[in-house]
Amino acid sequence: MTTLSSLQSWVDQVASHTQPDAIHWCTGSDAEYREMIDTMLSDGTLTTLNEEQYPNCYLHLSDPSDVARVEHLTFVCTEQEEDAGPNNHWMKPEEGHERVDALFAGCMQGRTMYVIPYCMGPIDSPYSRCGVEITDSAYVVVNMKLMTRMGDRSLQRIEEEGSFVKGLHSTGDLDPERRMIMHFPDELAIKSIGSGYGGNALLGKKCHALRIASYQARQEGWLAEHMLIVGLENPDGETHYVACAFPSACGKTNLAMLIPPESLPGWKVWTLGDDIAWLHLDDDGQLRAINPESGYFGVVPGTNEKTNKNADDMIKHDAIFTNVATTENNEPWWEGKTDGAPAIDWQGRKFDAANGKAAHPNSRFTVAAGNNPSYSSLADAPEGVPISAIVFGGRRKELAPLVYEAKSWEHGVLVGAGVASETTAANIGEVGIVRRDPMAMKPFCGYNFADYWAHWLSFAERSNKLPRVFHVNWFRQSADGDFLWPGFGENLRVLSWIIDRCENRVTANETPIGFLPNPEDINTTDLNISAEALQALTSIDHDQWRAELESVGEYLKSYGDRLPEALRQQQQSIAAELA
Ligand code: OXD
Ligand code: MN
Repeated sequence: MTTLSSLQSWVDQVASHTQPDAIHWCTGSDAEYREMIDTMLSDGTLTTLNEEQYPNCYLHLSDPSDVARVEHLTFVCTEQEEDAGPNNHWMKPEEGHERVDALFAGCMQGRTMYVIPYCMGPIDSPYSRCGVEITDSAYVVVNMKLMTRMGDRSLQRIEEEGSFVKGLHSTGDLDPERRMIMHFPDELAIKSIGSGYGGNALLGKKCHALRIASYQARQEGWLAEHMLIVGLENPDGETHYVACAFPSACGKTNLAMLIPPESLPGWKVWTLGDDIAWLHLDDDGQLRAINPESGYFGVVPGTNEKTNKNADDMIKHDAIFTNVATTENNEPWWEGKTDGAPAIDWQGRKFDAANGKAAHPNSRFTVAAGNNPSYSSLADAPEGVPISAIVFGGRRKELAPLVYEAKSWEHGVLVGAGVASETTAANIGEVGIVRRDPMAMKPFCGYNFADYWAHWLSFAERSNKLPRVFHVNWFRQSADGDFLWPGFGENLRVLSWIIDRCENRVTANETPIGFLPNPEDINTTDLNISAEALQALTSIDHDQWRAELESVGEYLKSYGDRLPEALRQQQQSIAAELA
């Protein structure tokens, strides 16, 4: 129940359409979380994991057809198709509502409808935005409890503000033919049916905090981005905050929780967020970031004490695992785990390597951010943190050097627009295909990319102290397929160069694509990197880059007349320099 009539009448209307047996308004209390877990343990939605090794940890095995985002079933519904742009699947709002409402009719019969008021961002931050998710999934409720600030305090803010994003979700019958993830940005509304998977069902995350928020951010003059936020404290106690955009499953969580290598003594790393950043200019023109989320929904495979010790520690208690395998003694297991062996696979079958991987490649953990040993309490600061650098990156075997710096903000927008990466298991579809993923927002930008780039460019008119922009590539390989750079904690060496550049402490090598490090300025102490590998990581192949600029030009052309002239000019002048 609520005093806000627009919220009450929407809940009533949804209830009469979906016909649940009961309605539960979520308070967000720990007792409520416990009750929901118990209900799911008794109906088999969850099972308990080894209570000694993994206290308060649970396992959910989803329907095998429902293990990732579904970009082909995700729509942005705007009156004009061009407003959604070639980067989105589009439907007219009337048609979108009609199609999806038909699937919602009576879909909650025999189920409880949960009403989840939530706040994306610190409860008292002017940069935060609220929403209400209605769902028939208890799994969604407990995940939202770990991932967002939800319940009574959020409801209070919603009642005070009077506005909120309306998210309606039902797992429906999980039939992929009857699955749709619909966004109505002009109505600040989302309707998602037929999937219980995080990115499709935890509506605060991709649907609200990226697709709807990016649309709203353009109207209100800020940015909603697919970026981690991390604080890097050097041995002198100076902390810089950087925001990094990488496509899904390319190591954002690992970078956000990085542990400094022994050869960089005295450094500390603080996690603010691992997936989404909302960026605002403050009154002084400083770009500041908040993380709208308060928990992590991370990819499990590959996590171990070497790749991400913080994550490995934080998922040892109070975590929910989805689609991992289990060992004989009922501990969770995944590819890349350094102890134990799988006994039961992610589909609940006795493990047999002939059936494929034991854990699904997109299996996930959900934990509250406070579990993370490197959690920064500034993640709760209403004013957010000042951003010194924006870093784009992708998974590229060749072409992109280890790191380079854009020559200006406008050039940085082109660098972001040109991001390309190999596709991963985070979406249902082919894995390993290189595709353009501008600003790592291809699946998440709620409007036409051409307008989005114009919005990015407009920040240069509003501030003369914007962060510097960089591009990194941790995934460069030799002709034999070996990684040239060790990655993980060692990436701090690259971040420290980035900070040195921001502080004008090092010179760099100017090339047509941007400033590359002088090889001696990348600290490689104790790394077994050959001079040739370092040379390959810090130089460019002009022929490959000419082809790349041509391909970026072709890609930008597909946005037609809406493409901002300044972006076209950036592409042309770099192409001309390379020629
Ligand atoms: C995620 C994704 O889950 O990007 O964060 O798919
Ligand atoms: Mn993501």
